[in-house]
Amino acid sequence: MPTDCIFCKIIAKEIPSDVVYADEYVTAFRDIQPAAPTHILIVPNKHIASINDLTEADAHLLGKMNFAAKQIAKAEGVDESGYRLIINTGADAGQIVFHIHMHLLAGKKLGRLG
Ligand code: DGP
Repeated sequence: MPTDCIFCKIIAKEIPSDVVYADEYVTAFRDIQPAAPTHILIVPNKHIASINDLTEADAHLLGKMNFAAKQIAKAEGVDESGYRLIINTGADAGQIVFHIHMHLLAGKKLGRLG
């Protein structure tokens, strides 16, 4: 684990966060700067900097993240009203933290993409 990765530190419980889900493969916690009433980050427990760094061997982790998202959406009561899942990759997408993370946004009309 890179010593400077904030999400690795959250996964390792070295810094506090509001964790809403955790299993062998993924951890999910509330975004510190929420962009919607429900804003949760779903991350693989393994450090992978971005989708650009994903290997075929680790591709199943994206499935685990999506399945966690489904369960979290239900637990948060937004599965029926709807939610958006976003993975920012690179500068133009606005990726700030280089540990793959999926944003789960919900709780309001989210508008168009882009
Ligand atoms: P992105 O732009 O896709 O890299 O989004 C990174 C998100 O991570 C951003 O919405 C804010 C959030 N974030 C950054 N640092 C922390 C932290 O220490 N704790 C939590 N809970 N969220 C963080």
